[in-house]
Amino acid sequence: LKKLPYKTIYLEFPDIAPVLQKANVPPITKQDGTLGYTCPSIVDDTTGTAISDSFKIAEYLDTQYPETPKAFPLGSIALQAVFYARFSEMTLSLVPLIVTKTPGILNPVSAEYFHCEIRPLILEVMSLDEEREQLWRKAESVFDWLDGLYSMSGGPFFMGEAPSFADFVLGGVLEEMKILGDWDKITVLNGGRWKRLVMDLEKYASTEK
Ligand SMILES: N[C@@H](CCC(=O)N[C@@H](CS)C(=O)NCC(=O)O)C(=O)O
Repeated sequence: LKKLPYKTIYLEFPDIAPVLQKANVPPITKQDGTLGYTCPSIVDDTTGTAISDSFKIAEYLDTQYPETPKAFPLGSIALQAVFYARFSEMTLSLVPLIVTKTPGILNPVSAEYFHCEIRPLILEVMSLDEEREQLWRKAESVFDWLDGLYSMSGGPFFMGEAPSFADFVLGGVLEEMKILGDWDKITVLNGGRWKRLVMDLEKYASTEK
């Protein structure tokens, strides 16, 4: 979006904490209250600033590079914070659809970490055994809620004509579902809105430059 130059470093799950610690990225407080290291994180070589958490990263880049297109268009940051919080709650029902397929696309070292470290944490808060049919009915109601919001915006994006943080949050989840195989079901929901959104976001999706 901002056309700032950057380089992406991909990390296997067990390398996230040691690599980010070494890069002086401050840890974030996870949902269970413990500190941890997560992707995405950035190190801005121009200022020496290291930041974790997508919302904070977007906030930082908007402030540090005010001449670039805004992740939070003027006056929208509170609205987007509320959207993000509600989105995170609502999309909990998509988690079983995604995480049951996640190990299959990871390299062995990350699949093992996922199995030993992440899956048990997920199992503490939800069952992964629910019937897919049932899970899909819940997923559809999440997309119906999003469709209601997007249909008020007057354009293809959450804020109307220009993409912003909210679209990138949703776009990330849609890309994930595209890779993990339930994409056919999503493309036919809500008049094809989600397929069009992913296409409209495609030009921002590359992590190569
Ligand atoms: N609130 C964070 C969440 C980031 C997050 O949970 N990232 C996951 C990958 S999708 C992660 O790095 N997990 C590492 C771990 O749990 O050890 C954000 O929006 O950036």
